[in-house]
Amino acid sequence: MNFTEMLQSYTGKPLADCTNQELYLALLEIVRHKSADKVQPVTGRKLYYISAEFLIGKLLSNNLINLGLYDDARAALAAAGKSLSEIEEVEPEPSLGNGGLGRLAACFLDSLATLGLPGDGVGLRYHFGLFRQSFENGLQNEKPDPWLTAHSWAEKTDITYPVQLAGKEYTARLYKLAVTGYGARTNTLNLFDLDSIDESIVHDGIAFDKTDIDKNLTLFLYPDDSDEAGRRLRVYQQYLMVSAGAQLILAECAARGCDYHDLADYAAIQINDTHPSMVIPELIRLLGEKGIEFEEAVEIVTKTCAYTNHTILAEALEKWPRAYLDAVVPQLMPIIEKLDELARTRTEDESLAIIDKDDRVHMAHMDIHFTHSTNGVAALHTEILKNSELHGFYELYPEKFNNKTNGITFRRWLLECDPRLTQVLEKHIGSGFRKDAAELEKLLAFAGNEVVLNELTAVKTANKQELADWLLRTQNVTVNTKAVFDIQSKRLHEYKRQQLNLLYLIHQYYEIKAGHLPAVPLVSIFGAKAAPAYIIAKDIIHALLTFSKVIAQDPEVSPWLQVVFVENYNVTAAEKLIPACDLSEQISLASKEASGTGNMKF
Ligand code: 26W
Repeated sequence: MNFTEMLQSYTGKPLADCTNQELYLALLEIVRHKSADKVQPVTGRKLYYISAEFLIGKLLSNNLINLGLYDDARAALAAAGKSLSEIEEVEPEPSLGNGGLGRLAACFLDSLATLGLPGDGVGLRYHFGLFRQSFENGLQNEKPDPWLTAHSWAEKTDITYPVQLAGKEYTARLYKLAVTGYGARTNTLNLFDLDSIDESIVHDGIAFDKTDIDKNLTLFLYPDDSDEAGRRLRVYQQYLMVSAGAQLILAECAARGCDYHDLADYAAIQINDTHPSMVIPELIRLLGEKGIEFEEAVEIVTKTCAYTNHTILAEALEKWPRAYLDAVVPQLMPIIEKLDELARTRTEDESLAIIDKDDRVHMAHMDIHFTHSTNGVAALHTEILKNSELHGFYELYPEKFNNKTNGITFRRWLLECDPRLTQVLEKHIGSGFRKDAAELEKLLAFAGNEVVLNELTAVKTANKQELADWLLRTQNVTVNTKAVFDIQSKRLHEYKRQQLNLLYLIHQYYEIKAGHLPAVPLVSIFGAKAAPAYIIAKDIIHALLTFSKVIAQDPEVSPWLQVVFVENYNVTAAEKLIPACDLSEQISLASKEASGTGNMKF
């Protein structure tokens, strides 16, 4: 049966008579069934990657590529006068992540499945993500970013776990999202939610009653924490994730014969930044309920868990007032206290304590003391952790520190979003690079080859035109494709220095006004979301938007300089920007950008 016949067996009618919505749903069902066929039994250790965010992007095309069905699907649809890229627009992008930490988690899940390794994700099924960004009157406007429909990739299960929060029992429900690897196996992204969530309580943008936990717990990623209710809500979210996650992990391991004493032989748990840190005391608590003494439970959890640090910025190394934890997770505080006492037997250095003199609980300290591995995300970042930010810990546990440089799942950023470049590569170096990125080194043989360089220039020209068409269609912005496309797309943060880029552009403006014209016109493109409570970041967005208007209205300058701010920067937008980029703007303050992954994609 060819792809057309297979697809028609789902649509129940000729493809030419189907709407894009009907075709999208039929493709989704095909992918679901083909992915399910690749679920494999787990033997030995299974990885569980716990993360507050998974920036997974749209899944249809990535899954079709990983199933080896993309070209057949595109051809079958084209034969019926349909466009796969238009059908891709039907899919809402899942709103489960925000920045590099979340995108790295998604890349790891794709790579684990592609390498045939058993590795699942554990997270929350946010209904509205961080927020949907738009610009109104030169200011960032925040609205919910909905993605859940009757046909969402996250499939509801009848598996639930009880979770005690502030003395009240909640029921965490498991949703499973298939992670389809390239050629190898299908793993799972486990997302927890409450049945009682009420989307209608959101008003005036992204405001909602932060105390009504039943209704709000999984509404947003990183809900505004500028007030106490918002900060407590973070603790509620984190505990629901790690308690339901820990129960799932123990249940899956027990089903494979684990007696809990040997948990480390069945599971490896990666704590992605400090957000999942409470999985440590929660596992100790659950093992205690299974009759395992505290000391042994600590050893088991230390052998099972590892911690990734993504930043040296103090504001990200979470410290919770003990009062919050006493109120939200009273069942954990006695264990955290015992962990603090145990840590104090290993060192007298007060700066390494879990509970400090001001009764604040340092989550990263608990992670380092009671896991067997702490990794940074780039060589320089790990050196900074060892030699300064976490030097005291490095002296205490030198064997725990290691580096795992960030990587990307390049298939999304090459095969999926840049088919023109993929075609040129395949012509010259074969298709081995589709699975093994190292084969891209074969391109070095063509470094001076004019024919190949001209082909690559033609690819870039076509990709720039495609971005120009997309910007016109989605934002009604016209750009000059003869200009240099200079792109800075990443979260808005002072250390990433979008404001420095703005100062450069203002300088260029004055140069042009003084008659010093650039050799080639410049289009400076920004993509960035500012956290709702981060005022100066929102001011930088306002300054850029205002400057963009000033230039556009100045006939002396606009032929030479243009500033474009892409709305709602997300994976979908990144897939349009990256193939069309001439100049990748990577100007974060040295030592502050732990690694960066956009740099690798551009
Ligand atoms: C809301 C509090 C908060 C603060 C920081 C939430 C999340 C964070 C993360 C640390 C931000 C983040 O995504 N960090 C990025 O992680 C990437 C993957 O390791 C690195 O490549 C980036 O350098 C780092 O900024």
